[in-house]
Amino acid sequence: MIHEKYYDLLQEHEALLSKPNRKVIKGGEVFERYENPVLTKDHIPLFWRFDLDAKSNPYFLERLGVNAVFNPGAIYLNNKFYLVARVEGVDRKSFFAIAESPTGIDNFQFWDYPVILPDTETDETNVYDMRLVQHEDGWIYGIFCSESKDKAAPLHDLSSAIAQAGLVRTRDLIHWERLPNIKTKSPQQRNVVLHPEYVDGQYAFYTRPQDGFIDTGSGSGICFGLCKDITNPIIEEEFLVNPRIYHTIMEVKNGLGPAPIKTEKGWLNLAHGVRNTAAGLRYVLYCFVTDLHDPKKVIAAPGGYVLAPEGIERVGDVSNVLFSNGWVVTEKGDVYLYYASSDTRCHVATSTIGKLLDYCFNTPSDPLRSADCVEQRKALIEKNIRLLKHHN
Ligand code: M1P
Repeated sequence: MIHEKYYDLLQEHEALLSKPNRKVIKGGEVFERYENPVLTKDHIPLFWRFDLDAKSNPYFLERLGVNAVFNPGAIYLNNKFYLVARVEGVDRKSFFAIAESPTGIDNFQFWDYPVILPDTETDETNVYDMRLVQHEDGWIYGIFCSESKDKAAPLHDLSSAIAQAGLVRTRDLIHWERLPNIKTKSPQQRNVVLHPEYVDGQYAFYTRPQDGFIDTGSGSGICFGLCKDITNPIIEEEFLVNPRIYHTIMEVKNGLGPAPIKTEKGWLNLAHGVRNTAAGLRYVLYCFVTDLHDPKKVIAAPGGYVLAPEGIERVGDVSNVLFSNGWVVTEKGDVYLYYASSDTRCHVATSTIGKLLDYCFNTPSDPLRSADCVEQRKALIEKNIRLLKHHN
């Protein structure tokens, strides 16, 4: 028999899932935020967490709890919005689960089962942060972090890990074919992203080489490399595209977010930048544009961040973090950015291709020194004062 408490919780759950989301109108922003997160741990179906049977679960306790739902990859197919979220159980292991919505801003519902990834990497302990990329070869690829224990670490060290890029492909988001993990010369990789088109007749990847599990070490930023055979993915050479720079929002590390969006003016990119503070690392999101014919070449780089943690977003399991590995663009040029706050919950923010290109090409770049920043701002003030005088 189903426990009677199930029906009370089900009502609350359905109310949460059908709650309309509203845009927060402020003005002047590149991305407009929304009132409610689109996915949280409370969106996880009750039958993934509870044993509904009154006999085997007399107190109606959660048997398999969920700690957080974050860092979703995203894809827009046949007028529907799909997120492949990172679901982290209370046991700290993450897995992937697909939620779909007809609007892209609310009503996200998880499918009945999480993604069943082929279990081919025997040392793999944890998987997370999948980027979904519709490649021109006809497949939808999922590139994610495949993490295993660092066997070379001293016996007492149970934290050191090795991060590699896992690779799967699908045509329907249901059946997944696992390909070998991507090989590069770097000891560790995270935030690896597939470029949606062939480059020089080859598959092209954005990488983020790193020496250690947390520190990038000599890894100096977002790189780019080619791979001849996706079924044997080896990237021989990585070229630096977007370096880390002293005293910027990406001084400590950076990493590409979702795959870039093709526009008439270039490839639109979103990335996260990390700086250190007395209160720990701070993750923000920033944009840049690369050349249509040479995606390694940055052609526009607005200074600073486009989105930084605000309000409730600032608090969570890893506070002061915004992270994104999913965005989609509709036929009308509307952009839906999915981002997570503080490794805890998922949000949506919207913009348009037109607005994002204007932002990227017309926002001054970071002059890297306070004195030059003052000059930059003085020029804006002078221009506006002239205009205001003229207008009055
Ligand atoms: O905790 C913040 C983020 O840290 C990692 O990102 P990066 O490798 O750039 O530091 C990832 O583990 C990511 O999942 C996480 O959100």
